[in-house]
Amino acid sequence: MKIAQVIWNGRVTAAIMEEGHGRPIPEHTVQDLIRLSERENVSLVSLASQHATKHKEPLKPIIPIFPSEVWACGCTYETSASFRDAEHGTREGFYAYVYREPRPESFFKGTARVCVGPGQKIGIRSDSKFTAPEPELAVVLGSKGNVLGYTLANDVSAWDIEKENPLYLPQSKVYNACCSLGPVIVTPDELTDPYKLDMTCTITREGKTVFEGAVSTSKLHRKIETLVEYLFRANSIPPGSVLCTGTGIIVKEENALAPGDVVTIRVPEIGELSNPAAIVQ
Ligand code: DO4
Ligand code: MG
Repeated sequence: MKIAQVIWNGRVTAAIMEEGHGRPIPEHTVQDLIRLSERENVSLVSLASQHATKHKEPLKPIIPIFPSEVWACGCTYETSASFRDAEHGTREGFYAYVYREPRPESFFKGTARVCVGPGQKIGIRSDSKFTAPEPELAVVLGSKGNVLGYTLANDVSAWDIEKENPLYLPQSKVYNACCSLGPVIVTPDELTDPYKLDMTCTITREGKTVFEGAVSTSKLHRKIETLVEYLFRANSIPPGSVLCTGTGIIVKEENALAPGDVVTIRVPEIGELSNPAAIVQ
């Protein structure tokens, strides 16, 4: 099942998406559905089917969830670890270490405050000269770390700030409009194998493609349950939080995001997440 949020009767409303149309779930956001499903111990899929209207309408997905918290993993693809080590140049293998060792890198990416949905502007910090998209598979989590569904994330990052000193990571990662999510949440009964997804990313500038990248999630070096297990150690994550699983697509400095660029991330099983970039103060 594909679950989205749409604007319906002027309100943010959860919906089941079928062939580009939506069946609204009146009086519920996706967070409401997740809380209700935990309270009543009923699966999200059954709850959505029970409460959705029978008729389909042409509805456009907005951000699929206002996440309680967003966390992100890093250096989960070899390309991300080796690029960062090459860029950084201070301590040999700083990033390779977390790629290799049992404990993964995870960091706090923010809350719904910093998240945007399809079509909304993603942020370039005014004090960054090299901001890049990080296209990632993301999971929506229940309170016990159960995967409720999969979506796409753009972990937009000011790489020059991270490169200056890794202790600046929170400033490179967390700022206004630093995270895009969408277009839908695909539940695990429909997306049965998250390790065989083909992901592409393009950046277009004034209608011309200036960057194209691709990766298969088969290159993800960790199991999602391992990332979730570490995240939940001594850390009670609220239901309806999102975990981004890391980027395998690396954008070089010559393709640093400029205002007006459009970043499009695609995974056929999930859809397309497209956002224009803009300077944020
Ligand atoms: O280590 C810095 C962040 C890495 C990251 O966000 C990624 O690999 O996706
Ligand atoms: Mg990332």
